[in-house]
Amino acid sequence: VDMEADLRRALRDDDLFVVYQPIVDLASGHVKGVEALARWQHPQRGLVPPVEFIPVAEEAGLIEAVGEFVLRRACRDLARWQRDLGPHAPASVSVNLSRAQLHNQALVEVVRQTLADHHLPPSALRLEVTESLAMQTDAMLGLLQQLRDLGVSLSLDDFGTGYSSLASLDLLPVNAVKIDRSFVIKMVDNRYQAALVRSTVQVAEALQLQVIAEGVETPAQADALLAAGCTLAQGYLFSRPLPEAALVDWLLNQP
Ligand code: G
Ligand code: G
Ligand code: MN
Ligand code: NA
Repeated sequence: VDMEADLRRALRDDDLFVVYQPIVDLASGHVKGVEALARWQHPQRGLVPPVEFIPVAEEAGLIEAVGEFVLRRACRDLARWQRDLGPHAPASVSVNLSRAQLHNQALVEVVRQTLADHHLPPSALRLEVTESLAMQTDAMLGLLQQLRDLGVSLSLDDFGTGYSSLASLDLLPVNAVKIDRSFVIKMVDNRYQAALVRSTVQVAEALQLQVIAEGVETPAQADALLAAGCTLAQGYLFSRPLPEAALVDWLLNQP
């Protein structure tokens, strides 16, 4: 099967879409934002997950097109929620950036123009990046700084996996750190893992960074995170990633 040709067709035929997962305040349950996650409804294969098609898009030089699609859709939807849902609208939308997108300076202008097109303040957009050694090169630090200078927020995604280290929180121009699901799972019955999360929260606080825990599935995990000082979270405990219409229903049902 030629996934690359199929992906080109999907971009042309609008077979990609975006689902949204709420990010909530653990103590109050209030919605603080949503994360946009790409989906592909393939005409024959059904739903193709991003772990399968993002690498194909990167290989095929289609990652800019996929990334721009998600960015535009997320900004368009957030602008509409803020117009139509009043106090139920989330304050921000988070969009994942592929590492490959951070090699192209044109990203800065795309982000600026997309916000302008939808009359959104830069603070309404949070871009999620995963750390790599390449991120500490001058070129990539420069690009991240230009995004910060626009006024958008940056979150360090998947923290606790790969190359991420506490030192990088100080090195990179990020506003938030997202604790990876693997930590959240382990910290419930492992005091060392819980201490690691607590230390991360403390370092983040010293640097005035927000901490968001990912993949929270159980009340016990939510309690452990609160005990470790983590205030924001997302996960199936609160909501699965939802198609736009279902997210609107979910938001309207929040107190
Ligand atoms: O939504 P799901 O759990 O299937 O996401 C799996 C992975 O795909 C996650 O690492 C997520 O960051 C990534 N992903 C989801 N949507 C996008 C997107 O729009 N762009 C990029 N680059 N990655 C995405
Ligand atoms: O890498 P990134 O953090 O962007 O990806 C988030 C991924 O985690 C998405 O694919 C989303 O579908 C998935 N996810 C979100 N909440 C949960 C959860 O509670 N449990 C599990 N297993 N996956 C989750
Ligand atoms: Mn993410
Ligand atoms: Na993650």
